[in-house]
Amino acid sequence: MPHRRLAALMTASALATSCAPSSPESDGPALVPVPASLRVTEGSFTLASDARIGVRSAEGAPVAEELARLLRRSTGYALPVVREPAEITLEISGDQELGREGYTLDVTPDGVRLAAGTAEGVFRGVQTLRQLLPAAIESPAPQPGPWTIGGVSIEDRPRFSYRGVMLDVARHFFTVEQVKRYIDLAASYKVNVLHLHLTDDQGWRIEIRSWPELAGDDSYTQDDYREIVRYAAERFVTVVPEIDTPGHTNAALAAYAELNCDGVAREPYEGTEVGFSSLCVDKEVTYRFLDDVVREVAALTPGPYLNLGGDEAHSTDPEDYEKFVARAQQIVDTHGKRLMGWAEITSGSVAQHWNPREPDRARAAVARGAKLVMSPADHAYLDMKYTDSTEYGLDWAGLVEVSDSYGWDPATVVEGVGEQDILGVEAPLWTETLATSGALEFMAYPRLPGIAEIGWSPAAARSWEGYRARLAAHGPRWSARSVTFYRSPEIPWN
Ligand code: TNX
Repeated sequence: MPHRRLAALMTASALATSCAPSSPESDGPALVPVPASLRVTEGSFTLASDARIGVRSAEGAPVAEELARLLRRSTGYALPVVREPAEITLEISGDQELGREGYTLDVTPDGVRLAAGTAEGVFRGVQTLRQLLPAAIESPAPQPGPWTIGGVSIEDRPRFSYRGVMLDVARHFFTVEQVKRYIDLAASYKVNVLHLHLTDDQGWRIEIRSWPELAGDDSYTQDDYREIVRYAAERFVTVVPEIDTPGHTNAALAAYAELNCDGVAREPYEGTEVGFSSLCVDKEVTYRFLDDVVREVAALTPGPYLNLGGDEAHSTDPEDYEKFVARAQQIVDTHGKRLMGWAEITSGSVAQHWNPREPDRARAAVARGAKLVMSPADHAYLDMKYTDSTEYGLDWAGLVEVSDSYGWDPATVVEGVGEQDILGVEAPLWTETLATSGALEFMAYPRLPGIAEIGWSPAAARSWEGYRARLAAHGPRWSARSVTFYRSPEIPWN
C-alpha cells in the first residue's frame, strides 16, 4: 500500500497552528497570488455599460477577446474590442523589463491600464483584473453589478518560471472537457504548466499509432490530445506529457506480451499497489517501443519537456535502472526534447522532488546538473486528505490541511537545495480515489491556489494570516463558477 512510502513521517497537520484570530489585510484587494508590489491609490473605477476594451497590437487581440467574452457573460454589456486606448486598455510594449510574464496594472477613476512586454504577461495581468472585480464577475449569466474596482497600482512578475499542476488521468480517466475545466481554473491562479500523467499500471491514455493496442476505450486520440494542448496554449499553459517508465507500466505489459522479459502478457490491473511492474531492460524491443512512443508524443508536444516518470521502479534492478535511464535520455535527446522525471531519475534536465523522506535524491539530481521542480508530498500533494474524515484521498504523506499545504518554501524545504537550483513548483493530483470533476475540485480547492502563490509570489510578500484572509474572498468566486471546494475551518470564508 502507499503507506509504505512514508510510515514514519510526522503528520504535517500536527504542526499546523490552530486558528488564531485573523488580522485580515483590510487595505488591499484579495489577490491570489499576492503581487510582487501593490499600492492602493485614490478613487475607484466603475465599468459602465458602454465601456470598451482597447488593444493596439494584433498580438494582444486574442487576450482582449477572451477578457471581453468573460466580462460580457456576467455584466451583459457589449464590451466591444477596439484598436485604440479605451476604458480598459491592454498594452504590449515589447519591452522585457518585467520578464516574459510580468505586467503592470493601474486602476484610476479614468480606467484600467494593463501593460506587459508580451501577450503572456497581459494574460497573467487579466487574471489579476478578474480578481479585482466583484466575485459576481465570474458568473456565467448577467448579474446586477455595480462593477467597481478600487484604485490600485500593481507591478508584478513571477518568482519561478515553472508553476505547474499535475493531473493523473491514468488511475481514473478524465475527458477533454474535464481537463479543460481543470486548466481554466488553474490558469486563473497564474499556473503555467499542466503535467499530464498519461500512463500507469492501470491504464494507457494516449493513442500511439505505431503501438495501437496500448490505449483502450478511455483514452485520448491524438486529435483529442492536440485539442488539450491548443486549449492550454491559449491560456499560456504548457503541457508536459508523462509516459511513466520503467515501472508503472503494467498497462503496456498487458497490451504487448513481447515487452515482458518472459514474453507473457500481464493481466490488466485495477488496484492501487505500486512498484510491481517493469519494462524489460535487456530486450531491444523495449527501446524500439520507447523510441516510437517518444517520437509520437514529442510530435504532439510544442513544449520543451518530455517526462518519462522513473518513480518507484521497485521491480527494476538498480543497475538495470541506470542502463534504462541512459538509453531513455538518448531517445529523448534524439527527438529534440528535454528529459524530465521524478527525483529517482536524478539525471535529465529536470527532476521532480516528491518524497519528503528522500531529500538525498533531490540533492543528487542537483549535483548531476538537473534543476528541480518542488512537489513535497506532505505539502504539495493535492491527493492527501485534509483531515482524517476527508471523504477522498490518501494519507501516506500525512494529513494536509490548507495551512500545511501553504506553509513551506521551495528554497528551504530540502537542505542544501536553494533558489538557484529550482525551476519551480508543482501540485500533483493523483487519482486512485478520485473519479469525478467534483472530487478533483474538492481536493484542489482551496489548496491549488496556495501552491500557485508559492510559485509566483516573493517569499517576503507571503504570510499565512494574510493568505487565509485573501483566500476567503475566493469562495464566492468558486461558487459563481460552480466549483466544488472544501470549506476548511482554517479559512474565515466570506
Ligand atoms: C506516489 S509520487 C506516486 C504515485 C501515487 C502517489 C499517491 C510518485 C512519483 N508516485 O504513483 O499515485 O504516490 O499519492
